[in-house]
Amino acid sequence: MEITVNSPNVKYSDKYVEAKYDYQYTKAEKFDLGKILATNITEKLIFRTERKVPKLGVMLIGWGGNNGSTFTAACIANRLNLSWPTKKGTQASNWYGSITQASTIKITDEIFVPLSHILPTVNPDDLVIDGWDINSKTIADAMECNQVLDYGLQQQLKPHLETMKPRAAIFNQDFIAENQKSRADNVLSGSNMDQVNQVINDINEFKAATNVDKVIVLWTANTERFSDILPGVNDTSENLKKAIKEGHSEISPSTLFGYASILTGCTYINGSPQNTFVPGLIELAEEKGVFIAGDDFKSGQTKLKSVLVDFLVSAGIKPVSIVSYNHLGNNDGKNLSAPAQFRSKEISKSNVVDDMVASNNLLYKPGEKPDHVVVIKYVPYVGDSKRALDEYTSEIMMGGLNTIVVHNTCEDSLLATPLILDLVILAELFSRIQVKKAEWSDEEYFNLHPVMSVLSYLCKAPLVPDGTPVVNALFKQKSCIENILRACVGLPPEINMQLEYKVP
Ligand code: NAI
Ligand code: DG6
Repeated sequence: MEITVNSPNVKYSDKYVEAKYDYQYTKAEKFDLGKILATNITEKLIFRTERKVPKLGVMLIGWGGNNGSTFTAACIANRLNLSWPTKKGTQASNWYGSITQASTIKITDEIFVPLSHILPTVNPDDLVIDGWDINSKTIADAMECNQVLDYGLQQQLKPHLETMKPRAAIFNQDFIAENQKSRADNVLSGSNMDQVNQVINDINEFKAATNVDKVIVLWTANTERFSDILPGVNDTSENLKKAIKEGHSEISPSTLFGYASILTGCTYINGSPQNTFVPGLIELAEEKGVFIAGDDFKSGQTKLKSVLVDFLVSAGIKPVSIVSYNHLGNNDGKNLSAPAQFRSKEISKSNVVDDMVASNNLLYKPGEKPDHVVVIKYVPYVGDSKRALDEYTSEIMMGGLNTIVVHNTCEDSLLATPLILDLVILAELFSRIQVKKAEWSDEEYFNLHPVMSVLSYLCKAPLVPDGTPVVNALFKQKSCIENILRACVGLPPEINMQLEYKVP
């Protein structure tokens, strides 16, 4: 099902959907005596979206991990429509938690369509998956070892996953926890440059063998420590190139994979918190016009935080203390039990309310922020079933205090896997959208910015182009995705005024 919009502003050709769009926004200036002058601007734009959906390949770094193996298993289970017995009855495969597969967009008050039906999008059943891991287990063995999926489903999936064997990966012990050492039995040797070249060969070989039109590379491997940003090393694309050639030790595996990916023209997405996207890598992506997105999947605790704090602050209630505690027992938890890797996650989880706090100068003085503490503990027995406990304390009127306590238990990888799907599907879709000013010629269409801030909804620490405000509030992030898709087919933004029911 694809929606067709009946409007003189929308044109469907075999190749494109083209939509004229008036983009309205406001500029404002502050003057003395607290005066503000707001000026409304209307920009006349034309969006053009390629209608042909490519055959898409996904290459996962960390393929044998909880997320990588669960993503692969979920794609096959959904493709084959698998179901399995549980103590509660038969369970069928689904994509709950994915906004492209399990959420809708309102067309009218009665008609809602799947978000993936506004424009032609890749069908998850058609994805071709491959990847790398420092551990040599097949994806079947990894799935079994990771203990995420029900036994009855694993048994059906095993024959499909047994032939999937991760390619040898770029490994540097200095970037992940010492406790991961024993996994590293499938690693590339040679210089940094040799390893980058091998990854480039892997991507090209995968493309040729599978006949995919496009490849997206996604890091879902261990959280690394932050890299130091060193002038002359990773601060510009030229310096990064030189540092990689010279085998500089401060270039992380995730950055090396990113470098290889960008050089092959493949979109690169970082699902972990570390600063893979050092300035030199961002500059390289911009120079080459290759899309990048990150950082760190926003799956459970942080997703809720970016709703709850937005609600509190926009309700005029002042959060003053946010304490977030987690314990989990999967390999991610084990890696995060090391201080440097925990620090990466702590940074990513801690900055997620800044935009909401800054939006209300009636509650917060300039620079004032709530106390915000993040704790993560490794408890092997609970496996992938993460426990997240949050306490939000807020000031309400007349010195009153409002304390909200949330306890969430669920399989971490079953929250993250649908995000991997959405990141891949939306990154591919947004790479087919072009835009130009109405008065420009057809030769002047340009792609959206290579740094895909439009994917912020899916990331805890959204990567945005220099000078772009970071938005963490979840519904603002979702409406950014929805309204851009609507604009591409000439639908007005969803602004919830419902004037048709209020004005006679
Ligand atoms: P995991 O520990 O189960 O899997 C990571 C995999 O990466 C392992 O198989 C490991 O052998 C492999 N690996 C490590 N270094 C590698 C390298 N240099 N190249 C290739 N493979 C390498 O972790 P999980 O649970 O799958 O999570 C993956 C990442 O996603 C972690 O950084 C985690 O913090 C992040 N994340 C997970 C979320 C979740 O809800 N599960 C949410 C947000 C982020
Ligand atoms: C412990 O916090 C492990 C982490 O990898 C998280 O599970 C992951 O980052 C998800 O975090 P959140 O806050 O999005 O649920």
